[in-house]
Amino acid sequence: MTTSPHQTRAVLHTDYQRAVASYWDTHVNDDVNLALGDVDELYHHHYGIGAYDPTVLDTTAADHQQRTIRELHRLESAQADLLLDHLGPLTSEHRLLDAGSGRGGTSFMAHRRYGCHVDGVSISQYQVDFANAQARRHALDDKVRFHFRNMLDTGLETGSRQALWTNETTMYVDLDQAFAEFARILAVGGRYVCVTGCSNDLTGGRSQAVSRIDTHYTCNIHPRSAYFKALAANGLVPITVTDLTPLTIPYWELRARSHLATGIEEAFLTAYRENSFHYLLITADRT
Ligand code: GPP
Ligand code: MG
Repeated sequence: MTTSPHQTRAVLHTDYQRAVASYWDTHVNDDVNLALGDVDELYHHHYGIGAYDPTVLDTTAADHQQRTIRELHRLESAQADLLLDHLGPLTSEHRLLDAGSGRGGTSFMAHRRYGCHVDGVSISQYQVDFANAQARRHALDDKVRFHFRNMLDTGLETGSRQALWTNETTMYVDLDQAFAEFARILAVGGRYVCVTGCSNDLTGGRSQAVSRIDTHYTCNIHPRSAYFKALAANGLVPITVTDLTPLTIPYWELRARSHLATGIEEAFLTAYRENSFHYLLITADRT
């Protein structure tokens, strides 16, 4: 779909947002995400958790590369499954929001699990078009819809969502602005689930490895404390905090050894191992 300059101005408010949108609109031949997504047509833009099958590292096996792809994809889908476990009791009547929905993987998994209506928002028109094409392809476009909108200003009806999540997207936004919008959209008692990478307040300023990750993705990783301050300031009360760091390290180890490594693997491994960075799952209820 082509976007008019007027629509673009309504969604992208700052030079930074325009830079992020441009990154995702042009970063389209990302072999790792397309190769993994082609396994079962769930295209993710997040990382994985859990132990990998070490036999995939047998480089003498004829199907070594394909097995590695499947294994990395299995770990990424396991991460999304864990996120979805935390959305709370839902019926098919509920409406959900995927804030920063990428190519739609987590949204489709949410619909598959709960039968709910799911809306995804992204500031990348390319991603919105890709995800909507997937929805049409699987005849889900009446239930799972993607919109070219800004998660800081979604235009969605106040109190209309029973649950919403950000799967590794909050490093692109101001947390106070995002959580104010999420609190507005959620029904009272609704659930927010956040999976994120955050820097460790206890190890001082941002480490070199964290800075490398920021530069690689044009993002701005927040300190751990910033999440809890912004949640509290916006009526979102944490109910669980899970440190997924030990669970995600194997994913990065496998990815680093795979033919799909993109060059950012060592920065993640260093940051996690030196304790300057954590991979967290936070759930909070809207009061
Ligand atoms: C992965 O996207 C996630 C991000 C780019 C946000 C940054 C996340 C942090 C935890 C810091 P991707 O799947 O497009 O990345 P890649 O192409 O490297 O797999
Ligand atoms: Mg990826």
